[in-house]
Amino acid sequence: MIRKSVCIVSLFAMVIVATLLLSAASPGSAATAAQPASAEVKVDNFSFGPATLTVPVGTTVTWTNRDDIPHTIVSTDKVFKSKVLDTDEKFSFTFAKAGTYQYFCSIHPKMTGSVVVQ
Ligand SMILES: [Cu+2]
Repeated sequence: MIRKSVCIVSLFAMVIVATLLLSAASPGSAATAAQPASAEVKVDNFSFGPATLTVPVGTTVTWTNRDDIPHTIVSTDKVFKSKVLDTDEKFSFTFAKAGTYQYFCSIHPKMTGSVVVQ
């Protein structure tokens, strides 16, 4: 009985080691694999962070409201417009064209930011 359980434990250990070796060797798991670019803007304390974000063309920018007050993300040139974001809600937009995109919060128009797409 004791010998049998020792055997099962060593079998489990071998399976774990083999799994680790396989995942380390697999090229698909490398973090350097080509992925769609993404960037984050944090909305907190009535401001956008960073206020100016520079990204390559094709980047998906996600705004997350970390404030305890609702905010919106509205493009000055009407390129994008979020719904009202409550705390921890997110809004994403993919920038397919180069340019400078100014935006503001329609609830608090003094909150402004920009995304520079290169
Ligand atoms: Cu706001």
